[in-house]
Amino acid sequence: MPDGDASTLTFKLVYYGPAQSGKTTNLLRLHEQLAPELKGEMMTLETQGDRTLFFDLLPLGFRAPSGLLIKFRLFTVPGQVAHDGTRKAVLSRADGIVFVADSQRSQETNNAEAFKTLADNCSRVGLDFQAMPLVVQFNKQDLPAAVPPEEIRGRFSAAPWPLTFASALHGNGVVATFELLLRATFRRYAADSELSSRHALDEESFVRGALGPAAAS
Ligand SMILES: Nc1nc2c(ncn2[C@@H]2O[C@H](COP(=O)(O)OP(=O)(O)O)[C@@H](O)[C@H]2O)c(=O)[nH]1
Ligand SMILES: [Mg+2]
Repeated sequence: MPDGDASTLTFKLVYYGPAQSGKTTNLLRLHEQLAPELKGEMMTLETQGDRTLFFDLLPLGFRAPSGLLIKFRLFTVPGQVAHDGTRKAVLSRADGIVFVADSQRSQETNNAEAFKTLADNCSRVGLDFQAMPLVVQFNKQDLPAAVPPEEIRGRFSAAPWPLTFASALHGNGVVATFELLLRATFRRYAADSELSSRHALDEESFVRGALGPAAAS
């Protein structure tokens, strides 16, 4: 459940995946492409070359017609196996998740292992994985070694989650992925958080508020 009081509701959204799949790049591109009322600076903790050891944070937000401030805190987790503690801490109390997979054929095992740690870590921190708003993004579609979307769709046809395809490095598919997560998040929490009944927000105005006018992709 999103954190909230009478004036503010905060959604914690987490980009999860194997090391180097493009989670930080997703947040950097969102920061460039989105224009909601409130957009904070992206905070990135990077050490040891381009590997994120802790996490990135991008704060976004807008005001609902009722005056309620809707905030989003987008986090990335470190993919490296050694950082399972940080992953659990970042995942704790998440309201929605994007799993960023690396589309290259050579990364299939890494993707599968990371996805398994996601399910395991959700239950360890007390999250209901089955009920979690979750979008699966296959990133790095620009690379020649990427498995093509048709093949990925075929393989995951039984999976209940929306699949998206992206080249985050080039800014493609990043906003579309976030939009899918926003829609899943709205559907999951709208009733419990009285978003429509008390705050005059429907799914479209929720998405528009979070993306801002410039991101009509
Ligand atoms: N070719 C290509 N490279 C990407 C893409 N997205 C990210 N990268 C590169 O992959 C590396 C890891 O990206 P990063 O966002 O730091 O991954 P993270 O470990 O998941 O946060 C960097 O060198 C990025 O520039 C993409 O869509 N295509
Ligand atoms: Mg990173």
